[in-house]
Order: sequence, then structure tokens, then C-alpha cells
Amino acid sequence: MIKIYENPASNELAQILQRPSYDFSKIEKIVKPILEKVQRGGDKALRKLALEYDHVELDDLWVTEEEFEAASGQVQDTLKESIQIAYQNIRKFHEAQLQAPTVMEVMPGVTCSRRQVPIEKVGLYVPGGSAPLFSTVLMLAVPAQIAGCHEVIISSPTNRLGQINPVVLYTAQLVGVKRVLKLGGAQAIAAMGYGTDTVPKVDKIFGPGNQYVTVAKQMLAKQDVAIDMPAGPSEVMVVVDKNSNAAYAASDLLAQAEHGPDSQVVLVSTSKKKAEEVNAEVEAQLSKLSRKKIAEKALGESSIIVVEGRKEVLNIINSYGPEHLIISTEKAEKLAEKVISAGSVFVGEYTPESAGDYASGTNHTLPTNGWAKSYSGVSVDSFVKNITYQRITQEGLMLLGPTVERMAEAELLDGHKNAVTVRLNKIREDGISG
Ligand code: HSO
Ligand code: ZN
Repeated sequence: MIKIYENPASNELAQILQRPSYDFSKIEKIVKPILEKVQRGGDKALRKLALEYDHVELDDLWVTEEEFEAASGQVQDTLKESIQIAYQNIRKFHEAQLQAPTVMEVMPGVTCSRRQVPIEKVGLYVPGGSAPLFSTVLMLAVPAQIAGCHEVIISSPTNRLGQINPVVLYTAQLVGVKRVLKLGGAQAIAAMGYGTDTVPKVDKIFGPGNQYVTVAKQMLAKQDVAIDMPAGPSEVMVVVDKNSNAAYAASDLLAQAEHGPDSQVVLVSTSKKKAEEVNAEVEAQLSKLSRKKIAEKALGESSIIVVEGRKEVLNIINSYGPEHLIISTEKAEKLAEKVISAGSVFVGEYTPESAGDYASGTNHTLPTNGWAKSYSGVSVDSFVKNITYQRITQEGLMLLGPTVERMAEAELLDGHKNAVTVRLNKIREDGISG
């Protein structure tokens, strides 16, 4: 049974919504030597670490052409078709995120522009572990390809025979990524972040992972590699009212809970009766899940919050900033419009989070841990930089120059002022040419 809290006061609410904190420094102590080994020892160190941590002997760190071919034969046609449908939707939605350059003459003779330029080299981490999340390949590689990144590499852990899950390889091939590294954990992040003889050093690292992966990413982000976003355990907040379907809400809570024992699951209800109904449904559905043990653990830390009305609901949503928000109430659209902090919002009773996790078109790499207050989920934007340009004509500088001179003078930066003055003097002397 999930614990129910009725109309909690604001200090109690803060307590209920608190996320678990983990000891960064303890994990850092384990991760640091791994990073150092890879930085110093390169490919040789990577092979040693794979043997030590994953008990796998790797001759080649990269997936070969033969392995790609073999993998494709191991994936059922029906699954291939589903992955292709998801791919089309994700591609369509992400293609629309590409922006044409902005060009404008801000004042006569002063033209400013801004254009998206792909990040050259990106590394995508695809976790293996208890469930091989091949959907993450779509969510990261598709926007990378659309953005036009020149080098896209994937790293994913292998089984003890040194094989990567065939569905991961099939999906990588489908989206056009042929460079797949057989590495998992902090060492995979280190390989991509530092580069070795055979692994290119990337400019930005993306992807979810366990605490070691997350800490490795954060440590590298302090050096000269960018990362997609800070990450914590996955989260869902489901909102219901007296008329919501309890079975649907329970299924959404469980879909989240099965991700991991530390998954964050919160139900917000404006009806006590419905909250109890959902709770009973959770019990009933839980017993049928194959990952029951994992889900049970997560539910043990979860909460149901019963509040008076939509105003309180909105306050809870925005102060928590959930990674996923499912609004399963009447006038769901209206409530959704007022959300200001959430990674991705699922509106209406027939919009389960699972749809967005796999195939509707939105990205499932989203900010957790309250970062939705300031971060967006992964999109094409995450794979580009915006470069600004400007070009000023002689007339333009005559018009704008005095403003710049005065501002520079007021900041006591006469070097700045002079860079304008020398030009203005010359134009005044020679007159405007060409
Ligand atoms: N809910 C996860 C993504 C995922 N679910 C992958 C299933 N596979 C984080 O948004
Ligand atoms: Zn999921």
C-alpha cells in the first residue's frame, strides 16, 4: 500500500516530496581512479577494466560489421516494425525542431544573425543492465543525426560473452550509427570523455545510467566535456480526480516503479475515495508484474497526496517539477496549460507515459530531481550550438559607433572605445566608400 497523506501542511509537503539524496563523495571515490586509469592507460586500461568489472575479455572495443549483421537476424520482424514506427514518429517530431537561421537588420547597416551549428562529436551512453533500453538509442541518436553531428558514437555494456543486446545494435543501425563501443559504466564515460587511441574524444556526452555513470559524467563535466543534464532516478507524478480511471492511474504508477527500486512515484488526487481506489488497483496489478520486487521497493518510498482542489494540485506540480507528469483529470488540457515545471506532460486518460517512453515522438531523456525547473529534456537543441554573427557597414558604424564609444568610456575601457574611434575617424576623413 502506498502511504496516503491528506491535505498536508506546506512543511510536511516539502518532506513528502523530498527526493532521496545519495552520497556523491562516496561514489566519486570509486569513480575517480577509474577515470584516471582510462586517462593514463587508454585502450589497454579499458580492456583491463572490462575484465575486472564486467568479466568480459574484449579483443576489439568496437562492434564489428559481422556482429551488426548477426544482430539484425536475431530481432523479430514484428519488433523491427514497431521500432521503425517509433523511429518515424521520433524523427518527425525532432525534425520540426530544427530552426532556420535568424537574420535581421537591427538598425540600418547593422545586421545580426544566429544559426544552429551541430556539435561535432557526441557520445551516447545506452545502459544495459537489468533491462536493455534500446529505446534510448532512438531518443539520443535521432536528434544527433537530425542536428547533423559529424561523429556519433554509442557505448553500451556487453554480456559476459562480449555481446551487446541485438536490439540495441539493430536500432543503432536503423538510425545510421555504426560506431558502437562495447563498454559500460564509468569507464565508458571516461573513454568518450578523454578519448584513447581508438576512441574519439567527444565534445558532449548524453544518456542515462547508474550512479557511477552519472557521477562520472558530472566529474567529466568539470573538465572539458559537456553533458546533457544532471540526472537522478526516474520520476512520475500522476494527477487524478473523482472521475478518473483508477486502473489506468495505477498502471502508470507501476510503469514508473518497475524502472528501479529508487524510482519516484507520486499520485496527487482531489478525491480521497479515488486515491484509495488507485491504491487497491496498484496492489492488484503489482502481483502480475515480472519486476514486482523492484516495483514494490519503489512503491514503499512513494506517496499519495490528497488535496482540496486544482489550485493545490498545481502548486504541488510546480514545486516538485516532476520528470513525467500525467494529468488524468477532467479538463486536463486546462491544467496542463498552467504547468511551469515538468519534463514532459501526458495529457488525458489515454496518454500513458509509456507512449512517450517509446514511440509517440517526444524524447524520453528528461530532467529529474527537480531540474525540470531550469532544464529541458533532450531535443535537437541539445545537439547544436547557436553561433551569432554580425556585420556592420560604414554607415552602420557611423550610426552605432558613438553609442558604443560612450558606453565604453563609462565602463572606463578606452581600448574598447578606441576600436570604434579609429574606424570612425577614418570614415570621417575619407568619406563613406563603396
Ligand atoms: N521512463 C524512462 C525511459 C524508458 N522507459 C525507457 C522505458 N524505456 C525515462 O524517461
Ligand atoms: Zn519508462
